[in-house]
Amino acid sequence: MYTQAMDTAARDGHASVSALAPTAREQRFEARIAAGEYVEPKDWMPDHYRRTLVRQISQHAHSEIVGMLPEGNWITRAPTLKRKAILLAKVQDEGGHGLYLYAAAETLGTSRDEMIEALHDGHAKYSSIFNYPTLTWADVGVIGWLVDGAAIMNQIPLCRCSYGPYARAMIRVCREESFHQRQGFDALYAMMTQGTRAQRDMVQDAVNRWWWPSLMMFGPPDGESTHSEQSMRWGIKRIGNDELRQKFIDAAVELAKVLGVDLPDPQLKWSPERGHHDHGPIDWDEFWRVVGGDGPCNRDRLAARVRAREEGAWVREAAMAHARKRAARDTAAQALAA
Ligand code: BYC
Repeated sequence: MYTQAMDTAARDGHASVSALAPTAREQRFEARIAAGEYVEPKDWMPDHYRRTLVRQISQHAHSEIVGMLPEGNWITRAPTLKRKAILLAKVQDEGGHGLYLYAAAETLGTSRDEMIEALHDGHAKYSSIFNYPTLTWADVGVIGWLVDGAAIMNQIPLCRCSYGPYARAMIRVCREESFHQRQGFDALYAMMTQGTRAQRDMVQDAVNRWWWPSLMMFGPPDGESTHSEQSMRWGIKRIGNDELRQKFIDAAVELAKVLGVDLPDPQLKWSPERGHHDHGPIDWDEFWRVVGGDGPCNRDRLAARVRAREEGAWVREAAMAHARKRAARDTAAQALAA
């Protein structure tokens, strides 16, 4: 795995950062952020910056892994072989995203075991959106269109996050999310343009159920966001929760017209003064309930992850035993050759 040691040696002819007073180090760190430089794992960083990143990146990783569950529910029941192959590939991509992100978080001095333990004992969060059930095949399309669409809107600015390993992971993740979003839209478009009345109703019903939870993915309003101000100052977040949510709404309205579905908000209308769509109130009580563990599927999602960890223990043990055997063989071969 990545080294977790902090290298404070002098670089580029500058004095060693460890020789400087903490405030001078902090000032130098802030200046690097202001100059748009990336922070790398071996660079000095304030402890709060490190903890903020571990929190956000690990929660993001958990979201990708828990996010495999609602769609995974439909792999065995996809309507055609083509859709099944696409869904399998998509769910596998989400697993890959989780792994890049755990690896990025490990560069900050935490371990995958610690992160997973924090998820399983309820300390770490994952995206609220994955606590809703996937009741019909249309839900899979709507997750691609709205959930992956919201994820892309949120994640494109993270490609410019000040922490290098996270920013680089996000570039690849965003490319794949873009494919995910289009596959969802394509599945819905097929149902809306070639489907039966019942299939079109099924799509509308799924849109009705996922629209508001998708808006909640961007987090609480800026005024209630605990971390936004500091995260924006450090270049971890580049755009606030409300602005991203608004961008998402504006884009979704146009795509809903192409699909021929209604968005379930009677107050949704274009405001020429603002140059954006106004929208109705979001139920933040529901959001906090779900984030607090009391959504429709929270208990099932966590139980599924805990079970997977327990049932996979023998695979991890076997891999470790194999690695030990291989290392012993290599050492013996080297001793023989010497
Ligand atoms: N759900 O101060 P705030 C995907 C928490 S997966 C749950 O604004 P921040 C996909 C927040 O953690 C994509 N909790 O926080 C996968 C904080 O609590 P703590 C998931 C939420 O971090 C499979 C508190 O509320 N994307 O695309 O500045 C299939 C106050 O919030 C949520 C990411 O993880 C929420 N929705 O901003 C398909 C993106 N929102 O930690 C698709 C990376 C807020 O103090 N993360 N909270 O206990 C971010 O960009 C930011 O962390 C957020 C929140 C915008 C989400």
